Amino acid sequence: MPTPTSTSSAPTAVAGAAVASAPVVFTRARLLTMCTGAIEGHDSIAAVDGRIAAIGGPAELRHRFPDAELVDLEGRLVTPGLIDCHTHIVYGGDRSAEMERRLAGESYESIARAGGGILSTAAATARLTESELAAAALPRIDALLADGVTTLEIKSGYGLELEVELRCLRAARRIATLRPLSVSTTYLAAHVVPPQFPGGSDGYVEQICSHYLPAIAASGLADAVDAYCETIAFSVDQVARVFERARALRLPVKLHADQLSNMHGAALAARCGALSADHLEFTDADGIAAMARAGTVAVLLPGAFYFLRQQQAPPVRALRQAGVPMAIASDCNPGTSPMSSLLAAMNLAAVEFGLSTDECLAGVTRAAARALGVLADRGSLEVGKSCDLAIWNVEQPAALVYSLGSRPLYQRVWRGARLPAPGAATCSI
Ligand code: DI6
Ligand code: FE
Repeated sequence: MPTPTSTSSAPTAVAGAAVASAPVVFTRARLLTMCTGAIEGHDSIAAVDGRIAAIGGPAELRHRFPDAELVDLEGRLVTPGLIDCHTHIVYGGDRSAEMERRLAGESYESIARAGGGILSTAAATARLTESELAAAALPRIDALLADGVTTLEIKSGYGLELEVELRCLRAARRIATLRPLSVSTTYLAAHVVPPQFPGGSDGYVEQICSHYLPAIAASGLADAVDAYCETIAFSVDQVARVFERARALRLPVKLHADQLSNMHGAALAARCGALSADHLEFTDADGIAAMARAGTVAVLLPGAFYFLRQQQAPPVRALRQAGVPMAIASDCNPGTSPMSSLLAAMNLAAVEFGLSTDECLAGVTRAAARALGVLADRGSLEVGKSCDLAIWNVEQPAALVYSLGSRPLYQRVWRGARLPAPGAATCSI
C-alpha cells in the first residue's frame, strides 16, 4: 500500500457548504468512474470550482491546468463519493431495550402496536431542540463520513406534529452546515398515526394533505415526500392521497413499500412516478414490472432485513432481470436498522441478498443518485458533475464489499475539497 509523500499537501479545511475554488489535479488515481468502468490510460482528474473539469492523462491535465495544485494519489482506487439515499438519522432517544424484548420473542409489529416502536422515538424526539437533534445525529453522521459518504438523505418522520417535523427538517439542513457533505431532506409525512388523533388514521391523512404538506412545501425544507405503507402504518389508499397532494405541490415522492407484507406498495409508488420504492421484501412480479416501466429505483435496505431477522429477501433476481436499478442504503434508524455504515450495508446486500460487488458499488453511487434525483450532478465521475470522491486504501473494488469494519477510506473529496477520513489511517506500513 502506498504511503503519502510531500507532493500531497494537507487536506483543505472545510465546513458545511464551502467549496474548494483553487483548481486541483489528482494524479496517479485508479478511477472507477461508475459510467464506463476504469478508463484505460486516464488516471487523472481535474477539479475546478468544486466540479470535475476534466478526466485524462497526467501530462494533458497538467498542461490544461498549469496553476492547479497537484495531488499524487499514488495508485489508490478512486470512486464517486458514496451516497446513502435512505436514512432516519435525526431522532431522539434510544431503543436498545426493544432489542431485548425482541430477543425474548416479541415481534417488531407487536411492540409497535403496544405503543413502542416509532411512537417511543417520536416522544423522545419531541423533547429535543433543533440543535440537540442535530448534535445527537452527528456521531452517526461522522461514522457515515468515515465510510466515504458525501451525500446523505435524511428523513423526518419522528416529529409527527407539524412543528416537530419542521424542527427535524431544520436539524437535517443544519447538519449540512456543520459537516462537509450534501444533504437531501425528505418529509416522511405518513409514518405513524399520533395517539388519539381525531378521526384516527384517515383524520391524520386529511390533516397531512390539507395543512402539513402545504406548510412543508412553503418552508422549502423538504426535497421529497415519503410514506410508510404497511399494515401497522398506512394503507395504499391513504398513501395515494398523500402522494397526490405532494405531487400537486411539486414535491417528488418515494415510498417505504412491501417491507413486512405485500401491500402492493411498489406498484403504487410506480403509478405515482416515485423516485424510489424502498425495502421491497414482499414485492411481486406486477410491482416489479410497474417499477421497470416507471423508472422507479429499488432501494434495498439490508440492515433492516438483518436486524428484524426477516426470512424473505427482496426479489433481487427479478429486479435485475427487469432492469430496475438497485440502490443500497443504511436505513439508519433507531428501530429497525441501528446501523451507521454504508459499507456494512453493501456487505449485507451481497451476503444476504446476493448482489454482485459491481451491483453493490453501483447501489451506493449511480443508482443511489438516481433515487435522490441528483444523477445529473452526482453518482459517477463525469465532466461537469460535482467533484465528490472517495479515495480508498484497497487494491480491488471488491474489497469495499468484502470486509466488515476494516475502515478502508483514505480521504474524501467533497466539491473538490480534500477532507481527512475521520479517524482513519492515512498511511500504512
Ligand atoms: N423505516 C421506517 O420508517 C420503519 N422501518 C423502516 O425501515 C420504522 C422505523 C422505526 O421503527 O423507528
Ligand atoms: Fe426507512
